[in-house]
Amino acid sequence: MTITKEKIYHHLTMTSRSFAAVIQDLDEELKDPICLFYLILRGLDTIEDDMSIDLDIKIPYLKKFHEIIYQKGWNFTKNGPNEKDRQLLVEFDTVIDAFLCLKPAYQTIIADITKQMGDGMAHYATAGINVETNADYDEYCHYVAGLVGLGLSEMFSACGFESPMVAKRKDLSNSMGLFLQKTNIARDFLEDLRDKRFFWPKEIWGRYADRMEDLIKPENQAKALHCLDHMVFNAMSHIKDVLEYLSMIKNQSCFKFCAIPQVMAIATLTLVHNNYKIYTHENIKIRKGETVWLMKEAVDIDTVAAIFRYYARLLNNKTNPLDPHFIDIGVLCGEIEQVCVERYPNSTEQLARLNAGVLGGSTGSTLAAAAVVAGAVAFSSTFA
Ligand code: IN0
Repeated sequence: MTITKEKIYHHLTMTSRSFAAVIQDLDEELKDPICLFYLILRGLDTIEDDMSIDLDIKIPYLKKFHEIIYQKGWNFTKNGPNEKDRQLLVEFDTVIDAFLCLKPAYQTIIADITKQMGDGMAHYATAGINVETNADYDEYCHYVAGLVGLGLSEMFSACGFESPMVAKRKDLSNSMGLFLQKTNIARDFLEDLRDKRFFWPKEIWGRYADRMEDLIKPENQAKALHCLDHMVFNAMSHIKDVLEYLSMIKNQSCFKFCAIPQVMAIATLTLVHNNYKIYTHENIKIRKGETVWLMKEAVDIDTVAAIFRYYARLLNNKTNPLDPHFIDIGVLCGEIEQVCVERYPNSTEQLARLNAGVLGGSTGSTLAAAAVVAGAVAFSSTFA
């Protein structure tokens, strides 16, 4: 490995732990392009995120970032000392060197998405992130996550691993990003509130509180849970698209790369659903053992459909019957089940195997299955 490559994979492991391994498992053709796409977006994000940088300095960088990635030797030292990925930007010249070695087709896709995302971020940085309607919420998530899906799909089709249809179905690529982003936004309520970042749309929280901050007041607990479940319901609306997108992906390494974050998201959403800890604790995460189990199982569409059915049932069982979205959530879970039985009939057999593994520890790694059971017991007792 050359010095440049060592450097970029060092940056990758520094910025993301489990996702770094998923990128490194990609086929050789896509590994570097996707690693650099990830690092470039992370760099852009690190500028956007830093509230210690004045807007008149920040906005030109967001808008120019798609040109900066072609400027040999460029780096950025204006981040505050506490910014998590500060070092990535301090050594960004190494990312640029590697980017300039990519095939021009990948460079163009990355630069194009970086431009669109930078413009979107500049817009929200200027106007303030003011998410009024559900349509505004979808638009914001499109800029920060849906565009990532569009870029990845273009790469999959450009290299010939996937059909041109994957890049054409922008609606489905967008939904892939929206499901991940909306799950994070529901989970990170408290952390974002602390940092004064308000992503929940007023069209949703306005039904349950006069001010978003009021949701954390103990006297509003019941309303807060109804609001949270409404956010979960909103995120779930993308699941059918996610399954349809994944069913188009034929290359094994692309499939795992796409499917792993999605199964982690449905597991996270199930943990978040009707969980008051979202309002009292930061860093609500699925167990390590559950992550290991999901990464091992998310290998083909039948098993992934089974995983979605597994979590849709768990999630549905966690809804409070007095919740205003009890029936809506039930209908969506039923539709997920129906789509899976219809389009991925082998998911029924896989689901039986997963259930047997979780309960009896009879399949796969007994250790991982035991951890899943421990996780399930821990969370069922929390909500009993
Ligand atoms: C991602 C996405 C991602 C992967 C695969 C296919 C995708 C298709 C459409 C959109 C996004 C897709 O996955 C990562 C996953 C990740 O980073 N997980 C974290 C876990 C965590 O809790 O943060 C980890 O450290 O393991 C993702 O979340 N995003 C992302 C960013 C760049 C790329 Cl190239 C792919 C971020 C986001 C905002 C959801 C798009």
